[in-house]
Amino acid sequence: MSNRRRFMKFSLLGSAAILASKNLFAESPKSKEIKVVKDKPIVISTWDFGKEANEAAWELLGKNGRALDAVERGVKVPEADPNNQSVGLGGRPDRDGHVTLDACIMDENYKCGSVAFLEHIVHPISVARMVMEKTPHVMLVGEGALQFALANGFKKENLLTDKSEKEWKEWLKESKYEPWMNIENEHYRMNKDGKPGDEKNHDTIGMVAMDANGNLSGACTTSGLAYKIRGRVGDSPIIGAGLYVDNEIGAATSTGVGEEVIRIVGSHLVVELMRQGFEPEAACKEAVERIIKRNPENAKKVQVGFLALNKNGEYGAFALQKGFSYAVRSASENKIYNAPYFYKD
Ligand code: SD4
Repeated sequence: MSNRRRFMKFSLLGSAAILASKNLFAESPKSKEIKVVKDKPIVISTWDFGKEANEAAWELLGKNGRALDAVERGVKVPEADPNNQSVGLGGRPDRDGHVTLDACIMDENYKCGSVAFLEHIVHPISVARMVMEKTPHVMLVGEGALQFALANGFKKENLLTDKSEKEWKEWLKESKYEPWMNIENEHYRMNKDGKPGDEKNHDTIGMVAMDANGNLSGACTTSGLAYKIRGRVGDSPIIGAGLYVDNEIGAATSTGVGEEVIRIVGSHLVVELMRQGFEPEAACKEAVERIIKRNPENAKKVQVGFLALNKNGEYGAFALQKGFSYAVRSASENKIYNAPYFYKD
């Protein structure tokens, strides 16, 4: 067969395949109600504790500050809070008793920085920003990330609070490792009746914002799954999984069992779905359904939530289970919403 004939044959086959596979692509469904901010700026973040973090971000956004500065400032609030046992200082340790932190940040120019498996530093998000701004790299981990932080003026601190240490010692008695129906956050635990529990406020913070210039940025920071195997890293510091920002389209972040999010490169997926025309909530729902499709039995037992904001100021969220909330701050609102979820009672 001549090259030309072979080319024609493959082109025809290619077109047929594209037509046949059209229904492989999801339609872009509409959300019931589209939430949209009237005027920029806006900041949204995961869980109830996002409200306080949003407030810190708003101090900059409300004065025409840059989204990047705002998200960093915002997530530093739970990082510094010793009572928040899933972010920064006071985070629950790994199974060997070490608090190890993951964080990443991304700006409007696809610039990003990340740290993972970082110990002894209260503000991993600021180290991640420094990785972005002071190095040619995107990600530093473990000992190297710590060395980098110390060399850049961060202070070495003990992040294990008495409360977290006490709980960890209690956990050690049985050392029951439940990676899926995990022990990390109470609201992930199933109640005795097998339904997801209600307790909130202990989780990863993911925050995305649009500033007065219409530029987007995001930040995500966590101590990860409690009592994880030493060295385990979740989705939160992984650009594309725990956070993604595309200034043309929108930004997304995630919370929950990171392994599930990494497998579908969740936040990048949400942004790409928005590029295809999905509204934020619908894009988050589609990503959640992707997790379910992979392994429905497992998906029933874990929590994952996505949160997204598009370039038009529309925002939305969706979770596997009941209990995921998110906080929104703009000039016209300062509110916490319960995200819609897949597994109804
Ligand atoms: C992780 N996604 O390390 C994070 C944890 C989280 O609620 O969101 N916790 O997998």
